[in-house]
Amino acid sequence: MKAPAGAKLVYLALGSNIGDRESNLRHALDELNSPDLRLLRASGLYETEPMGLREQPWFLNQVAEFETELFPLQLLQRICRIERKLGRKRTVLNGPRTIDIDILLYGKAIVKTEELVIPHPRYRERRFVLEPLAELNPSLRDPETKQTVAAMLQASYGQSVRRLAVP
Ligand code: PH2
Ligand code: MG
Ligand code: MG
Repeated sequence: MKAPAGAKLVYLALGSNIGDRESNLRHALDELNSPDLRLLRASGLYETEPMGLREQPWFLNQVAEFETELFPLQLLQRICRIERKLGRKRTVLNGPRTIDIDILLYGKAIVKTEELVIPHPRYRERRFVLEPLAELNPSLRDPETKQTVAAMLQASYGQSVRRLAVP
């Protein structure tokens, strides 16, 4: 899929493991969806085992596709504002959170600044991201490694990820 001239196709990963996780994800998508950041499609919800810091509740994860005219750092600012509004407190690194919104891919752009790295530096091994991303776009290619999402998913292993039944 190609975005209209001047717009970029972006993929965001959402995660929550505190409170009403499903409602946190829904509110995040509602807040993100706006005239300059348009929600196109969202994956199903995935119940996932915590990676990194293991001693924390399981997550609900989701990936969504947007079209935007925002530049990468503007998008990051928008996301941080929404995370704060939805009650995100940054205490323990990689610890429990009401909502986490990460930029996975921004068109074919490669961004490496102190505040922001795109593609997301850890998404290639994370089944909790690759499963929902593959649901939306398995043939999407990583602009750095040129691998497809389907191939990265096939190479990933270990972590328990289960798609919730659609109600
Ligand atoms: N996010 C992390 C660290 N570990 N594990 C799962 N299953 N889901 C997440 O969203 C997640 C994680 C840091 O952002
Ligand atoms: Mg994250
Ligand atoms: Mg984050």
